Amino acid sequence: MDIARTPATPDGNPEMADAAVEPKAPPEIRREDYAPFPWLVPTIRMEFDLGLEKTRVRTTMDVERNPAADASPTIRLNGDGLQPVSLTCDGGDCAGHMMDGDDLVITLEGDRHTIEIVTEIDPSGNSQLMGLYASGGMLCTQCEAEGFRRIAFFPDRPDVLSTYTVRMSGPKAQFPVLLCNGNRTGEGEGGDTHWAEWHDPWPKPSYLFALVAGDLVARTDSFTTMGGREVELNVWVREGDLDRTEHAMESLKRSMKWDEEIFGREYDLDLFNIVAVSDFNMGAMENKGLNIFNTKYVLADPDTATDGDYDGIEGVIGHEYFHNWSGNRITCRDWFQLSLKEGFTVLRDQLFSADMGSAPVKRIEDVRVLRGVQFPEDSGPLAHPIRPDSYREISNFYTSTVYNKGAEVIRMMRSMAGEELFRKGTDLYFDRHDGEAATCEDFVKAIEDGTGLDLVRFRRWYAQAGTPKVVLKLEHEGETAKIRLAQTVPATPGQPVKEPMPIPLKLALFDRSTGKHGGEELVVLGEESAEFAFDGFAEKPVLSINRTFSAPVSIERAVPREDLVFLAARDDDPFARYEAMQELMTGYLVAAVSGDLGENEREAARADIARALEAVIEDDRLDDLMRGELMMMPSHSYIAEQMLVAEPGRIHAEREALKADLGARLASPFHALYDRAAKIEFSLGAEAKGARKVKTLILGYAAASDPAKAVELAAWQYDRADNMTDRQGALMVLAGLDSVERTDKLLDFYNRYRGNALVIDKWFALQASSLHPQVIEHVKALSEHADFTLKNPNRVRSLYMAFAANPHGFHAADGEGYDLIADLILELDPINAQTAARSVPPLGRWRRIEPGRARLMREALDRIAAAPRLSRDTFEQVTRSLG
Ligand code: 0A1
Ligand code: ZN
Repeated sequence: MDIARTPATPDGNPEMADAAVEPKAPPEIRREDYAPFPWLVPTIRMEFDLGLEKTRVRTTMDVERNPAADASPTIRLNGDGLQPVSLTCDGGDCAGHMMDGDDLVITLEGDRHTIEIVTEIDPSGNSQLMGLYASGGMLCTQCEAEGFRRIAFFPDRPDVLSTYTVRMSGPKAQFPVLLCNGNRTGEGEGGDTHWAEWHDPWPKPSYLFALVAGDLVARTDSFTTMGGREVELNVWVREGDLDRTEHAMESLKRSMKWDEEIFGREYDLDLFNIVAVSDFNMGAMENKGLNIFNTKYVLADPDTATDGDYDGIEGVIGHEYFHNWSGNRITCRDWFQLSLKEGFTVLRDQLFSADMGSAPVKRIEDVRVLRGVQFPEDSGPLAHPIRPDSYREISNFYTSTVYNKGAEVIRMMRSMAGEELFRKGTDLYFDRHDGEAATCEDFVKAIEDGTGLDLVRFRRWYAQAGTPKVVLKLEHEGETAKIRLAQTVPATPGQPVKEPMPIPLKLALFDRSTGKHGGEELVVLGEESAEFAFDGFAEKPVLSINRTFSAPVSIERAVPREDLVFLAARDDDPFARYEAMQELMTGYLVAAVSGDLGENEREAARADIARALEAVIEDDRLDDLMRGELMMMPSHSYIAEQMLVAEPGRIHAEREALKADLGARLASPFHALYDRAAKIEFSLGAEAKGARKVKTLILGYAAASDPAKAVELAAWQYDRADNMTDRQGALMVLAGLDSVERTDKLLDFYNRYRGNALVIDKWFALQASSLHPQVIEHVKALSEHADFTLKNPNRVRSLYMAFAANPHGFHAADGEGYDLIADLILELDPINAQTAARSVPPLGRWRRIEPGRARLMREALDRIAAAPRLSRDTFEQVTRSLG
């Protein structure tokens, strides 16, 4: 992708809006410029003559004037790097046509025409992995958001819906399996080639088109829908991977059943195919009837996949399947509405995973991701509302804000309405907009009409970026407890002034002596500030606030440590209990890093934390999955987020010191817990999973307090492991400790799993995220390893993204970590711009880092910005980051 291409002219296409930008900048596309496309394309026929180096595509589309749009004498067909090999209109010459930048603009005189265009592409030369590309000898596609235009000239925008008929032909031996969206309607062969024809009866935008051709095998099963439709299910993989597909298939069947029961959504084709590919920019893609997945979210067995991998597969399979309704049957009008499908689908996959496993633990995990990734995004230079107002490259907006905050915003509506009314709202949404390209406003209106909620002010959550801060004061007078709340929404790029947003907060007031509360309440802070009074409290109660994390806000309050210890021990909302433990540790760490604590205060705080943690270890009402959550220390990034300007070195040192202190104080209860957990035999059930979780957490504490003991125990855990969770957990701890065992076990791991790409990814990631003092040298050496390649996004992420998320290495005081990432971005950008651009945000945090490092981070960004030919993706992220 070359940013130096000619800006195109306006033609009813929102992308053509603004060419008045600095010469080097790609045009900014604005939400307010949306206009419907002047033409409808009700049907399209595509014929693919498939080859790895050359694929020929004949596209025939019927176009007719769109009565809902302004008339245009031309039709603009988007292309990206294409040339028309041939072009006809109604079987003859076109009245006129020209290339405008990468687009093909054709003059059309009548109201209906048939346009036929032939294009040729080289899938094996497509390292961007957008459009049609080759991956390990097979061919596959990725069209969201704007990949279709790399295959064929077409109005590549989500509001142009067409019915597709696709014929694929190619060498039988090379591509024995030919798959496309919808149902197969014909097949045949002649000589060495064969063909298949597919028809998808559901009109769809081009971003949902998909095709796969390759030497694949399937695990096949079936599902009978609530309406009695028998659906054939296939999970397609390479031959050697078939025995690692059971969990994916079971997850798919569970997703289908769950969506019927919880949202009343039934599947609508006779066939559902999933294909796993090893070169993929993202997690997976919801193409109609033909989901394409990163192998990471399909393949699992106990020897090669961790418990986290199993959960990830279930969640992503669910996510893509749920898109069939929230995304495919109802799609987006334009890309500014991305959260319409993504926020809602993330909420649906979160609720699904919660129902399949431990709901409280799932909620805690989701909040951890939100606070670890989205909160920093919302407080940095890349902050944007869940419905952005402008972009230069839409790929940069597949963000935690659009996905995770988007889900939280819908979750708040659900909390305010209650589950039953919320379902009425979603039913109305699905009924009202089925078959349409809809907007976020359509969604909110349907929820409003279906639930009876007044969401006028609530809509601000779609328009305003930034994490609201709620300052809370609890007062007690006579028998009354008063809660005063005041909100501010911080200024973000382009949005200096904000309006207050309705914030639903679940709370409970505990009686100190009985340890009980009189029922959970939901209060909504609808204004800038409000006061809520509660009677019947002879003494000041203990306040549990934002239970279940009912609103994605940060709460600022002065809370006595004894209240946090109280809540950590007995809050009946597991999330609030987790939160109290986190607050205890975060409060201490922030104060310690800021140098606000004397030795006595340090000692008192550490002793309280240790007591609270010991109570968690010994509380036999807890299962180990939840116990593990309560034992976890707040992440470096979460601690940094609490500080206006962070000193990464000090945060790291204080966090490790607290870990060491707790490890030493609690050596004996940790030991007893480890022993108990180590006796539990492997299974995929919750008990055994919980046992694995606490074991590795204990190893982490030991690594800080007694490294020699930790090496011994981790080596023992590694050697006797009969599953990847135990093995990886042990190796993660060893990777951070200089020892003979470290070298031995890393080598053993590599040899044991050599050739298994997903496990070798873990081997790279473990070393890149380690606490080892020489982590930068290790990463440099690994980048030269024979198994390392910039061509495979999983491999790049496993080395460099793991490293950029490792504060201890990335924030090395001399800036070497920043240089490493800048070098990567520059080298990767021409190969895979999307993946390169995703490495920019860690450098963009410079405003929140102490001045010495901030300068070095800026220098690294400047160096990238100065490169002569940056992709649109990286250009946009770097310029926004420099701000
Ligand atoms: N819609 C997909 C995410 C996705 C977006 C862009 C891609 O292009 C590389 C791939 C996948 C989802 O939400 O799962
Ligand atoms: Zn999605």
